[in-house]
Amino acid sequence: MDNLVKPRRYHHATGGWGSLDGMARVEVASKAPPEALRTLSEQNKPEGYMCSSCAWAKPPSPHPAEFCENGAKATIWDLTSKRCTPEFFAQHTVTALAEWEEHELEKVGRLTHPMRYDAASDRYVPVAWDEALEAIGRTLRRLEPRSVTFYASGKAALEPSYLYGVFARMYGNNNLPDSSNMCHETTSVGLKKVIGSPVGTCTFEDLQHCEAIFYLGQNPGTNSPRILHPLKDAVERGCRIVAFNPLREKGLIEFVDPQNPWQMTLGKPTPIADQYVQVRPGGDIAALTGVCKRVLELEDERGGVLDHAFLAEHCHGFEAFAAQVRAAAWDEIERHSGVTRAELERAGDSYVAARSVIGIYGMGLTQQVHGSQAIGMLVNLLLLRGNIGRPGAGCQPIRGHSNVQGQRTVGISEKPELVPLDKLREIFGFDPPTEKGHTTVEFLEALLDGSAKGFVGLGGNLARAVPDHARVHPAWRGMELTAHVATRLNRTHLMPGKESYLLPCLVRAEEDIQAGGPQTVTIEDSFSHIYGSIGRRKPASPHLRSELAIVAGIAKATLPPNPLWRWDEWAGDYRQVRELIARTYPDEFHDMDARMNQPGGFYRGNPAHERVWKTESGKAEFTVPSVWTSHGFDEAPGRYTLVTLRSNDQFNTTVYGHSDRLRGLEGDRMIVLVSPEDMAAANLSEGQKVTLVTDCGEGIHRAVAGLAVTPYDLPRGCLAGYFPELNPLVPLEHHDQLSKTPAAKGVPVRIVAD
Ligand SMILES: Nc1nc2c(c(=O)[nH]1)N[C@H]1C(S)=C(S)[C@@H](COP(=O)(O)OP(=O)(O)OC[C@H]3O[C@@H](n4cnc5c(=O)[nH]c(N)nc54)[C@H](O)[C@@H]3O)O[C@H]1N2
Ligand SMILES: Nc1nc2c(c(=O)[nH]1)N[C@H]1C(S)=C(S)[C@@H](COP(=O)(O)OP(=O)(O)OC[C@H]3O[C@@H](n4cnc5c(=O)[nH]c(N)nc54)[C@H](O)[C@@H]3O)O[C@H]1N2
Ligand SMILES: [Mo]
Repeated sequence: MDNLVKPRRYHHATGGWGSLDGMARVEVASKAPPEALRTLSEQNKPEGYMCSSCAWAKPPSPHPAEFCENGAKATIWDLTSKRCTPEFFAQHTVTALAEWEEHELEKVGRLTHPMRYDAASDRYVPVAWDEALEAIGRTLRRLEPRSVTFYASGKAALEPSYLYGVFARMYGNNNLPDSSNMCHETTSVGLKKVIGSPVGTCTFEDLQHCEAIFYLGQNPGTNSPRILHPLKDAVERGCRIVAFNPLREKGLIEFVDPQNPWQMTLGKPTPIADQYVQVRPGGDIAALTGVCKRVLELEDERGGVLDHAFLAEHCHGFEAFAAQVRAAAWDEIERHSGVTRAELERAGDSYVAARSVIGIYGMGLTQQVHGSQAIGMLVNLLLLRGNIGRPGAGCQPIRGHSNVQGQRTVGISEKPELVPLDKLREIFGFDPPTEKGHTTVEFLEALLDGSAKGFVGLGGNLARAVPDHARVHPAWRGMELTAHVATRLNRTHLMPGKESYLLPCLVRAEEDIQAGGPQTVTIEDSFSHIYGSIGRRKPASPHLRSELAIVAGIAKATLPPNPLWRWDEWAGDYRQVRELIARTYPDEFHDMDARMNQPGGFYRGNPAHERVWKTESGKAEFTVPSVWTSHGFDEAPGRYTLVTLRSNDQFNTTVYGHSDRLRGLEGDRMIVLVSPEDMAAANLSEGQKVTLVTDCGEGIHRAVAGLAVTPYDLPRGCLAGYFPELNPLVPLEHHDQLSKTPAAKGVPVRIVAD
């Protein structure tokens, strides 16, 4: 109790002075040089470099400072003057470093040299690039291709990502999971199933024309703050925002624009959500059933509510869906959603009152056992009034990593059917493997059964980001080879396989000079727009290589020579890689070089946006949910639903500091948020330390101890705490049924007093 820093309440709106203060603190912590701040003025501008934080759009007419608090933090963090050098590694064994906190590890600074794990001294020691690449190639040739996984974490640009996917297939597998497999894979599979598109259907412009936004399970203030500007603009022109979230997230409640000095001075926030529906975790299917029920009731009462022409021409399965919704009882809807009928009716009225509606969602929907069904339910609602494929309407997931969508677009996928293998055969003259590859969960299963022998990571901190640490971590070190393309030291690097390498790379803001001169890369945002990005900062160390050069280097060292496989030429001139991308995906990527630098990038198109449905029936599918709740377990006495969250002061496993400013929580991440009513009922006091124990009855003990009870405005029966600290509680088997995305937003737990 003594060293518990009491959470401090924060009473100001999102943005404003607080966000500037947050950036300044990271700057101090990361010792960024003054050029880092200058770099911010180029961020997300045409001919500038594209932020490596989130995947929000880079608009055609950017603000003078088109970056947010968290994008600025990411850039400042990347451009720190601190270094993680061979001298640092000489001073610390891997065993000793494994005891450090995540935050302390990353704070050491940028990796400067390629390093090899030396088991005898239990240290990483410097190694020459050629030696490292040769050794990796030798081991990969020795291993059976199916035993190796090539992970990517959503940051690497289109050019290195494309070559990475091609390389894995030439090597002999489709084991190409990426962070998307823990994130929006539910979208890639679930949304694809119902509308035939695995990505959002909106363009940036649609946000300027919608009359209502249904905003589910995404936290904009923390995770995609640049969306706050279009949200505020939408509200100011009369658009209604209806938020569904168990937590009252600040960014959905009100906003102060840090780029509007008048508003900063007077501090008068713009209210955001017109209605805030504090749904129970996993309660979206029931809540949306209630909203749809209201829409059908209004149709029955007064007619003219449904878009009958659209339903007849474009949809399949409406009758069965409508029958189920009409039959659903309001008391069941209220019980499973935790929301009153009156509230859901009000949301239904807002839906009907708007001529065009956008549905936006994030991890609150995707990281659930029945996440695909929840997405299907949101699509059902949108279809009722033809709200997909016309201006101001659509279904829009908010993606995470800045190029995670793009990596999938250019072939980083474990699903061979999503990749034009025939084109790869034609361009590169080899037979790409057709056997399905590993998702992240399947890679972990292979790790547990001993069949995973090799791991190559293009960024990320996979061992830390995954569920079930106590089972997964001991197995990790059993691998023959682990090789990480990385910028900073992290937990995963401290679980070396028998052979292990750290391959330090440039960050996006740094200049990338190759044989053919300075290189540009491209990335794709959540709206399927593709932009060029060019870095101009001096690299953190002369020994760094670009991600593309490293991928090409590993490929060249692993594969037999082939006149069609011109790794050195590609690494010398990325335009040649863009030509390969354009040959592989001509419809989307033709004339890529000419189009990538135009303001706002170029749109690669989306059939669903044009009301072309690439589904089984050729139409947009209504789906009838088979469950009331998406968390996938039953209620039981003493069982709570745990939601794992990101704070304002982290980017995934990179923890910048211990402030969750927008939630008013400061100083400690080992906390569990509990509603005051549940605290009273369970006899818990503020600051009391407890253990959370996973309660899914399959005989494996999973627990996290030392969590300080913190009262918070939550629905009854719901707990919340931080990712990745609470990941040991998430069972590996607990994942979305269709996509295998770990269900990190609905973990059944019990509270045990410490
Ligand atoms: N600063 C910062 N920015 C980031 C990241 C970061 O870590 N830090 N990560 C990036 C990545 S990879 C991603 S994927 C995105 C993630 O961005 P988000 O999709 O916003 O993900 P989370 O922070 O996990 O929060 C999910 C939200 O869902 C709510 N929620 C939980 N359960 C439910 C439920 O059952 N129903 C509903 N309706 N809501 C629920 C939570 O209260 C929370 O507000 O952000 C990206 N941007
Ligand atoms: N319980 C729980 N678990 C979750 C989630 C959750 O909400 N709850 N969210 C899930 C989600 S949405 C995601 S996306 C995953 C994230 O999983 P990952 O993407 O694997 O994790 P990150 O923390 O983003 O990876 C950070 C590391 O990437 C490296 N890095 C940073 N920048 C670069 C770069 O430019 N290039 C290269 N090569 N490396 C770089 C650094 O070494 C850094 O330590 O976690 C998932 N896990
Ligand atoms: Mo993500």
